[in-house]
Amino acid sequence: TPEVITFGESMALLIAEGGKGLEYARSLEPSFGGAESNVAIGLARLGHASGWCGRLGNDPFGQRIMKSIRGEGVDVSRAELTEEAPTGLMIRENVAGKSSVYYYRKQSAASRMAPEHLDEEYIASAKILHVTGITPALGASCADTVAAAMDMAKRHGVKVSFDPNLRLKLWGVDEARKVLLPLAMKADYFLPGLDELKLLYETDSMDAILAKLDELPGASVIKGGENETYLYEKGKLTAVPYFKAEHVVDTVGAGDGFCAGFLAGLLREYGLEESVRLGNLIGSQVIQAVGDWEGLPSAAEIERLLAGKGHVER
Ligand code: KDG
Repeated sequence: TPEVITFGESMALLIAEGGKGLEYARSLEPSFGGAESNVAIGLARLGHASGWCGRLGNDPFGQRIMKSIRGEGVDVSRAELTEEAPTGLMIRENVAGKSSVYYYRKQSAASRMAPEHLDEEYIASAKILHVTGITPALGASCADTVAAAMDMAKRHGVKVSFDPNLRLKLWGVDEARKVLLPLAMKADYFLPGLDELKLLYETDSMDAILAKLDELPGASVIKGGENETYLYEKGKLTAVPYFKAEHVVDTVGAGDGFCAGFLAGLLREYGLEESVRLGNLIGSQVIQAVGDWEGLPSAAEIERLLAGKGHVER
């Protein structure tokens, strides 16, 4: 049984090759992405049992995504391929170090997620439920599903981890704030980015942000600092420095990589600070490969990195 269960929308992803903009690119590389499946894959690569339950269209992209997630060793026994609606799509260009995403996901199979798709026994069997703020942005029934899953987890003593993953191309910040902040109240681990907190709490002041985080019941981890991730727990702020990334090619997925490493740390019963450190290390690896999850390292790679061993060419 999975130690961490997550669900959300995974979509086909087409990335313009050669650092060209979509108006001029000559080829698109197919892959897929989805914040929650990225985290599930990250955990599986680190040797932890993870489960992803999502809804995909029963079409070639949906089948490809399902096979890939399963192939990474993630439990997809509760995931579904449905005839109801197609798999969502996102298209991405990386130009001059800036990534832009275009979504084609309205009316997708995942956007029809509803609380009745949840398997309470399955959630109850896990140690941690990980959800993100992308799912509630997909519509009211998706938002209800996230809240219901969190409540189920809490009923069964399963810890809840929540990454708000604010996506301004999906909804406005005012609407997002109304939905995401109550969800943060249900989390044992709240994992926002610093930019997201500034928008959600309408302030640039760190003191004001921390005062807001004081109102939350769980621990907060603030990603995306200049050189560090912040851990904020019971009024104590700890800065945990980043690992150096030698060769940054694609920063999308860094936050999900962080979450995978952080949750892996919790499963290994590391302290919170040590878990944040592992999160930082995973994040630093993801950004050195193109794609949302491809650069997630294995447990063996992490050991090699921590031991300071270099790459062996042959
Ligand atoms: O965090 C990366 C995700 O944003 C990406 O894989 C796709 O889930 C996704 C989304 O909705 O943007």
